[in-house]
Amino acid sequence: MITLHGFPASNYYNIVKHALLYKALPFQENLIYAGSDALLSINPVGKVPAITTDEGMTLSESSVICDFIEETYPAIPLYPKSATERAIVRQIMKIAELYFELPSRRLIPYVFSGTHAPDAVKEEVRQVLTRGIPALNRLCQFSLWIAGKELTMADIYVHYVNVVVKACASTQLDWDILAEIPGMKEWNDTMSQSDIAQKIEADRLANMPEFMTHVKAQIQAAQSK
Ligand SMILES: N[C@@H](CCC(=O)N[C@@H](CS)C(=O)NCC(=O)O)C(=O)O
Repeated sequence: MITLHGFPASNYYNIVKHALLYKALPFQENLIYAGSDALLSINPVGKVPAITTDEGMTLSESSVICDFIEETYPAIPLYPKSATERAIVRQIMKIAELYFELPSRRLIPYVFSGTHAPDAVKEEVRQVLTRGIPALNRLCQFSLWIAGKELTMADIYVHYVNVVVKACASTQLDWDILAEIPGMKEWNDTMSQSDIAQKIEADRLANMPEFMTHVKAQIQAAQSK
């Protein structure tokens, strides 16, 4: 059985968890936080998610894990059959990661500490997000799903990217960024309503207090060095 390592407050973890649940694959969750030695032995960069496969191989990087899951368990597909359409799905995922998720992440420490990011940081983040918006506007179809008629891995990926993007842009940049992409908010709401997304959201909320305690302990440890 696959083991999914990480914690339910992590949006990257939830991408993989959603894909596993969608494909109805049996898996167990191993609750583990970033910064622990135990995680470093599973994923040398010390990030979540990681999985241990049925064969005992460990694998990290959410998009790589998504590809592995699809190739190993092709029933209930999450990528289209045609190479062109698959490439578009991966392009949407890559653009969402590079131009939405990663710049937004720079603001997470300020969101967690309830402080304001310096203006220079905010400006850099805004500039990268501003490049992502027209790209996603051009690629996303929302008819009904993000890449067309079938739900794909890009729907799962962008839905969980948006969790971080929304939280950071609204609190630090005073920016309703999803409104910049017509159809994105409505599609995001549709995604939130699935049984799988609701289970993942319930698990995320349940994990938040413990996760925040962990974050505070890490901040204190760093300050006392
Ligand atoms: N590129 C990685 C990013 C994973 C990532 O940043 N995970 C966060 C949790 S949401 C983490 O482990 N952060 C700990 C750290 O940066 O040390 C992926 O796609 O899996």
